[in-house]
Amino acid sequence: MTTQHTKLNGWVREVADLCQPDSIHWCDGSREEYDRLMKEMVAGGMATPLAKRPNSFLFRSDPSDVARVESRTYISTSRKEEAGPTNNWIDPAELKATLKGLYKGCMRGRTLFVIPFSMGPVDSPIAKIGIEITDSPYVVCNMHIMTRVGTKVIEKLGADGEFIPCLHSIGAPLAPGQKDSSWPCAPLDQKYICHFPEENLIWSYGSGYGGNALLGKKCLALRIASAMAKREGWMAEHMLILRLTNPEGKRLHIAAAFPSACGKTNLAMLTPTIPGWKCECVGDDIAWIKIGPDGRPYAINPEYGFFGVAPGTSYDSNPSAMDTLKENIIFTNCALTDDGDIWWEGMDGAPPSHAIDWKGRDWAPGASEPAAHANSRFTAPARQCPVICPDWEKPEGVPIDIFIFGGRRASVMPLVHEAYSWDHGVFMGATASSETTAANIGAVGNLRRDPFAMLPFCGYNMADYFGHWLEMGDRFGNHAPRIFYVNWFRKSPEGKWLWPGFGDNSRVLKWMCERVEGKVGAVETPIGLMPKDGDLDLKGLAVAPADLAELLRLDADAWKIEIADIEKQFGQFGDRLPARLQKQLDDLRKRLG
Ligand code: SAT
Ligand code: MN
Repeated sequence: MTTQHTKLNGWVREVADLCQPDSIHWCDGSREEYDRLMKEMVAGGMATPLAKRPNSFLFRSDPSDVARVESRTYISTSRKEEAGPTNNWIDPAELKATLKGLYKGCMRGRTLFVIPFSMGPVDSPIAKIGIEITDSPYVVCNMHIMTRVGTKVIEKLGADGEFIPCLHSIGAPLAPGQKDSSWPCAPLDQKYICHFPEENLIWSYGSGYGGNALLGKKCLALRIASAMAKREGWMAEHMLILRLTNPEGKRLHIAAAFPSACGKTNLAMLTPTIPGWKCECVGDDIAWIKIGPDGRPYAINPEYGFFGVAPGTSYDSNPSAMDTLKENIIFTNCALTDDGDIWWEGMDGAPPSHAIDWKGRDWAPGASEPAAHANSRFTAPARQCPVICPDWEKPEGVPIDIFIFGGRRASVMPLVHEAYSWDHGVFMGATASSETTAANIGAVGNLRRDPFAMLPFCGYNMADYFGHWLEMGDRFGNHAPRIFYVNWFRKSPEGKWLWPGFGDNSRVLKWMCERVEGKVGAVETPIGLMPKDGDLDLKGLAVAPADLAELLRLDADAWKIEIADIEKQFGQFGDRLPARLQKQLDDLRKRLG
């Protein structure tokens, strides 16, 4: 493939001079290209074909390279204040010098792949083009599924179209004759996931896993895009998008932000347990939202596939995901069964009596470690999802009626509450909290504030991002979506889940829709509006009245501790914190008395 794009050709030449690959391959996005790379990876021992799933492969990563690394992720702006207190920062000149040192000769013995990709349908006015350079054929195959790759993107670029350069290396050059490992990567202290939002540039080094390496996803579509969105007056959010159709045929669109590994994919593909309601998936991870000609917010899913958490996914929890996974899938760090299928904890039925675990060792039920890594993943084409929304590739997107925020909290946060106003909703998003998950390398289960589920993904000062949300609300005016906060993860003092979750979450969504349509009222509480007795549709559900009361209980003492923690969170932003959010905090304190 050739291009007349001088800037692109120049950049590829410059990177090749620095990284010194053995060869260069321009990806055309074709099936043949995918098949050839997979065949080579199977032959090299990186990939295992799965007898039970056509055109599907299992990869096992290095045990040091199993998730995003927030501690090694940088927002490099000329002034530290622009990155803000919640991002790691290194001066751009210093960071570039370090990275150039690492990139020097880093692709020796390997092929440099040039991946032209589009985030969003190629013909969408909201879409953005990226070019990822990588030395990982695993990344190329994943990008084929997760983004729209190839010739049509190069054609759209023409001779001088705009693109976001995304440079990636696994950081593992090969000496002549050296045998490759099955998952080459660099050690943790040499991994760098760098963003230069002032020049729309991404440099990633040392990791081959997920968001560290598939640079269209978190790096471009969230960190760089959030900074562009602030400059250009739109929104790049860590949100699933779904369409809900009620029994009368009325459609509402919901965009919901939850931290990684908190059930976005499950909610996006929900099978409602209430009769007559239908849910269709537009996206499961990222939403790009722009104001449409009618003044309403319209959202597109910039991705082309799902990079979903495997453990816990089952016909019970998410049948649509299971049906998506029948063929053409890349599995990473799942277990391998003796009959050539994958398996993970929480899959339907009994565990296999023997399997090979994600580290390649024999495994049997009762083993001391799980067979699949907690952050094992499937990479699946979105079009294979049986409940994919027919409009999921509509260039102009779908109009959003409801925003939801939430997280994983064993206590304090009730099942659902609604914001009194846009500003109150922004306050809810800004103060969202969640227990940490295996999607990041680090401790699991630690409670932290994760504003808008964007803590690891906001490409600029978080206080300015809060301000941007307030400003967007002003621009939406009476088209502003209603805002709700949910917690599917509340537990009893004995540690039992109080809410069944999954398909039964449709009951909570139904209440939201009825609120939007003015069909039901609400109870005013100090923290927000909550369902009136009997308004939450619980028909056919065996939740004990005491559990329901606990799910909706407002623990005033716990909320006072919450307020103190929010004060601490807000304090880190100094006078950059929007006054309107400080006012929301003061109002909440007053309401709690
Ligand atoms: O590894 S990813 O960043 O793509 C997954 C996630 O954390 O949501
Ligand atoms: Mn995510």
